[in-house]
Amino acid sequence: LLLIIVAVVLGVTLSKETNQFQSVFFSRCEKFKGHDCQKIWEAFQQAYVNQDPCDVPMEAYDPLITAAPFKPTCNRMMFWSKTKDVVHEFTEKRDCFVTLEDTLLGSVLDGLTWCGKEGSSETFTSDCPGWTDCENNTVRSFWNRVSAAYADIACGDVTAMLNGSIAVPFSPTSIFGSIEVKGLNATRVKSLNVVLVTDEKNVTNCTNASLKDLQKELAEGIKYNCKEVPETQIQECGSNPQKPCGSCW
Ligand code: N1C
Repeated sequence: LLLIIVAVVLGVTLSKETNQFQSVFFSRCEKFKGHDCQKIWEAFQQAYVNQDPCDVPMEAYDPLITAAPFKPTCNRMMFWSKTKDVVHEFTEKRDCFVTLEDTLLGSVLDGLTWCGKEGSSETFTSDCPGWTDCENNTVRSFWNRVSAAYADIACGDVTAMLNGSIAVPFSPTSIFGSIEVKGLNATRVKSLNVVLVTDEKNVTNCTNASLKDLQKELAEGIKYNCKEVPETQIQECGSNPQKPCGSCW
């Protein structure tokens, strides 16, 4: 009898790893009022649980997007590439822009690693494939899918912070370059405004060749602007709540 009880308990109980991941998921999710986190968790899990972690296509997350759809915030949407820290340092302090990490799905999964395994109902957080180990890995497909959904609802004037301290600020293989720029819809998006974040070294400026490639990728009808802005100026505006959003750069 004891053996049977042990077997039953093992069958329905999940590992500590799964429970820890699930509790982070729920505590972050519950900060967003008016959403059914249990329903979102189930839609999330069906994408990768019991799957080969290198064989999760981005479409596997379609039901998740349906369960927690993005709402457009016209003229305030912020994209970024290779500038994660500067962007979020700014958006945390000021209410000027909305990034994917400010939305439910982006904030719940930001910084996490997860994957499943064939024949298991667990969520693993270690020994998952890395970003470049295989194309269709659990985490990469998630960011690809949510980024596509976020770009799809973009409207009005959108902003993108790119890194002016590296030789190639626009990379066609980044999520911004391969998914978001291509996903901006000219019927909704008026302009793309690049903020090229610079430091003292001035490695790149708005005449950079990679930014020409960016313009070529934009759908016909979307206007393009680029402005070089020192990182210190962005930080200053972040710490100066009196300064209107429109005069930060
Ligand atoms: O590949 P990237 O940048 O160009 O992707 C950034 C782009 C942003 O505009 C976001 O909307 O794509 C979206 N996005 C995230 O929101 C995000 N949060 C955390 C893409 N990736 C995101 N991450 C992690 O950052 C992700 O796990 C991956 O490792 C990096 C990609 O960053 P990048 O190369 O600087």
